[in-house]
Amino acid sequence: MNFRTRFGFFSALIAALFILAACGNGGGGGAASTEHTIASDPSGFAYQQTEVAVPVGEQISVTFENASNVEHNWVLVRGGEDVAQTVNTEGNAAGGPTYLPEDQSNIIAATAMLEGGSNETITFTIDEPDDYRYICTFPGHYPTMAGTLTAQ
Ligand SMILES: [Cu+2]
Repeated sequence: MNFRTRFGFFSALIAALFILAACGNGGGGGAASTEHTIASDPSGFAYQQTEVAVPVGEQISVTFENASNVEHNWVLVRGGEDVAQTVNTEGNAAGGPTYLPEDQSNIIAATAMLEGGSNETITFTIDEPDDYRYICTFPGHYPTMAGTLTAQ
């Protein structure tokens, strides 16, 4: 292996490591990160990122980008699927403009109901390691529009 070949090999290796590190940030159950961007699917009632990992006890920043042309929000609930169903039912019943229940005890953090093309950044802290569901509470969007935030 001459110098040139070896240099090329190591460059490729380093590039691959950077790509792996970058993938860990955006979801897919990778390494816990304090900053996440989650976008809506432009052509359906879903989030593009359905799994994110965050560290426990640190301030987390989530930017929700509504990349579609219909209204969506991002609501992190204090629990799993059962709590998500309750929050969705109560939020639907509460109606617009927020579609959020008056009693917010089951909600860790939530954006406003965002118009298409807009975004909002919210911050919060999670104290208990667990899998938490996030959902859109616009009527009819849940259960397809949901994901899981893992605090570890
Ligand atoms: Cu939605």
